Amino acid sequence: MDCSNTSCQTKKKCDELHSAKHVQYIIDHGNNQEDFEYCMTQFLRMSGVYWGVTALELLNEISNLNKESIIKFIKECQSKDGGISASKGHDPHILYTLSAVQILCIYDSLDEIDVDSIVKYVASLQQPDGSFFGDKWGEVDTRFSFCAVAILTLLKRLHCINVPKAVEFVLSCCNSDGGFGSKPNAESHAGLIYCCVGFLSITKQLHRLDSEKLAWWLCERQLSNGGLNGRPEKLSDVCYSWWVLASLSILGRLHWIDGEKLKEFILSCQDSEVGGFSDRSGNLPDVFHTIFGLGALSLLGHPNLSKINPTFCMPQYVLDRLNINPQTICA
Ligand code: BD6
Ligand code: ZN
Repeated sequence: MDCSNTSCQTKKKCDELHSAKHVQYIIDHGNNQEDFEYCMTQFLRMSGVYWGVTALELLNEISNLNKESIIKFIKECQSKDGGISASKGHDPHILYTLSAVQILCIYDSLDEIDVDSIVKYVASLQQPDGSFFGDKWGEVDTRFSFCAVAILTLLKRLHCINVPKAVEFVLSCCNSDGGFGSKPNAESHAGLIYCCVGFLSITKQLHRLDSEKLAWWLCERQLSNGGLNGRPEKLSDVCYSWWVLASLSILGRLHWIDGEKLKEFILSCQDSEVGGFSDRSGNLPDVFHTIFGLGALSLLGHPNLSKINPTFCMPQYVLDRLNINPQTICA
């Protein structure tokens, strides 16, 4: 939706962040359980809660959510094998297990859940070649390698898997363009590059990258409208601001893109009426593009947002509290 806010009529004022609207958007989204969108997103609800909690935390408004009911929801989603699902009664998956652990860390509530069983679940998904299944159905993807090391690091149990094997698998997914795909020889994609760079940041193996070549590929994602795309020939999309910027930030090369133009692009994707961000200007907002839009603005140093950690996509102070320091390359 275009900026119809009267204070925003002049072009200059459109670089405002509509913080109060975004807070309201996230709270309403979590409460309106009759909502069509709420029903449609049942299959990724746990991640939805993580996006909402993290977004409110960036806006310094976390007290607006009901911590007890969120923790109760997480407990209801843990299955006997230790894994956690998107919604009660669904099959567990490593993606939602990560979201749940991230929420528990933000709330400083890891003692509320059976950590040992989560560790067992994650370790059971590792394959002899070092890769990870996402769940019992056996799909392999570098996303799941990232989830595994992120979960175990947050739980202080990274030693419970074969880390060197896991590293070899992720490195085997590196392409000649410097990027990474979902498995060996699969096409480079900014989302998967984030997962692989994040994985190497957590396992402290960034020196094994051709970071110069990779950063070139990443900064070529910026288009003339200031926005970033996820692959060559694709349209820009707010969520790619996060995947690309977080990767460049870990690689110490955030300044290789035009931050001012990107900031303008992201802010133009706010819905100034109902709040939230959409993938591109004029489309409907959703919580997914809201967290990744805010996350990118935080990396760009927006003064009204708290600092986000590029590897974990969690508030920096939470990682400081846990004394977790993923590796980055100094700019
Ligand atoms: C992720 C993956 C691994 C580890 C950490 C991660 N953090 C975020 C992700 C990506 C993943 C996710 O959050 N899982 O918990 N993505 C999604 O949940 C989205 C949800 C969605 C569906 C439909 C519309 C908007 C959002 N998802 C399943 C996607 O496929 C989105 C769809 C999309 C968003 N914008 C345009 N299309 N795509 C996406 O997440 O791409 C980025 C990506 C791809 C692969 C790996 C990592 C990131
Ligand atoms: Zn998107």
